[in-house]
Amino acid sequence: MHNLSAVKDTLRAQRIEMPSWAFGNSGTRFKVFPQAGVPRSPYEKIADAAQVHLFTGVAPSVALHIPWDKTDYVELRKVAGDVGIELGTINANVFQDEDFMLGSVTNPDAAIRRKALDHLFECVDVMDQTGSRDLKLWFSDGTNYPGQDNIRVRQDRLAEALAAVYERLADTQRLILEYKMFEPGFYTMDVPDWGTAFAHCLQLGPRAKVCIDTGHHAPGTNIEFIVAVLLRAGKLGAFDFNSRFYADDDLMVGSADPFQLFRILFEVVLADGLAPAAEISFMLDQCHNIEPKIPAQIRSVMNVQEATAKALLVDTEALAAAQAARDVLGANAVLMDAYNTDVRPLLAELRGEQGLDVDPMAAYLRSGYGSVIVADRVGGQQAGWGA
Ligand code: PSV
Ligand code: MN
Repeated sequence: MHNLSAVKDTLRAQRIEMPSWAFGNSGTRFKVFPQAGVPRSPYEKIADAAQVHLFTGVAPSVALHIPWDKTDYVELRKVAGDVGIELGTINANVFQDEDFMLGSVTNPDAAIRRKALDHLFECVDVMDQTGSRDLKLWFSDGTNYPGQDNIRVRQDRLAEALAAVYERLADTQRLILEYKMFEPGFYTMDVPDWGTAFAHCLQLGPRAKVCIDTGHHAPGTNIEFIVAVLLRAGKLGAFDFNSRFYADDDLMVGSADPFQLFRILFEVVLADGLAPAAEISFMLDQCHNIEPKIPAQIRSVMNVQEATAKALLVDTEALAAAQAARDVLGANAVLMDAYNTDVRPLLAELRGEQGLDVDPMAAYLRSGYGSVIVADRVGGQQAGWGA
């Protein structure tokens, strides 16, 4: 049997990081539909994120994307601190500059590789000012056609750049390498899968770890298996949580397949990965193209909390007993019992005990903040990809 007060303690201590870009406009390559009230600066993104934390109590940090959030970082850190928000993971951007059409750190042109590396170094400088622990690297680098470039040589260029960045990090900082199966590269990506990311991280050293973005796999991939393997190797550094039906849809986490989210979090729970000592960053990486952004972040945070609560409710003793007895159906039933538990009353109770509203979504909607930003944020350049 699980100890309910231990489950509550774990849920109370859980931390979920928000992406600054979730608050800006986003869309597809077909159209970005702007929304009224969207932030026009990193400061306004932080203000919106603070609302999510205010009502959920478990989302006290925001990841930045550079240069989308370029600003005076010392000042931003101070302003964020005043509203209870920490600046979290720094995400590098080597995928939007014209020069990077054929790759950034794996580009055939040495001068372009140098330019990409300089941006990554700049991101480390930003970390020093924001106090961030993690530098998250996602490379759009890849090729579209067989023969376009030498796959192995590109791996050498990648390894060289990663080593230079790793070298530049302080002892307290980490390099988090994110993989993605395809897009924008349609034939090869230079970091297409967890195996490639893992191999590079192993070579770099203990402060290099892998990021699992849940939208970056082939359909049908067993993501919880990857979670288990990376946790076993001590190489899981972060999640970029989102949902997908087809490709990298970046929908609200837990919306397309809540059962998958539960299975992932169960592997995390089994490995004690929620403990702060495990140093796993639970980040959202989502784009709210058609839904209002602040409530969408609140919903995402709540979805992660619900899946975590269910994972914590698995009766691991009964599960181990069923597994030892080779009781296939019994073991599966233990897992499904937890998944089928309605944990909303438990989370409502927990919030009540913490002095939060039992229903974060309703409380936010009642607060009127959404109308205030629509009225206030008139004019200026709304944030979005590239802004
Ligand atoms: C790439 O698709 C990605 O998942 C990376 O994490 C980027 O930083 C992010 O999306 C940009 O939205
Ligand atoms: Mn991502």
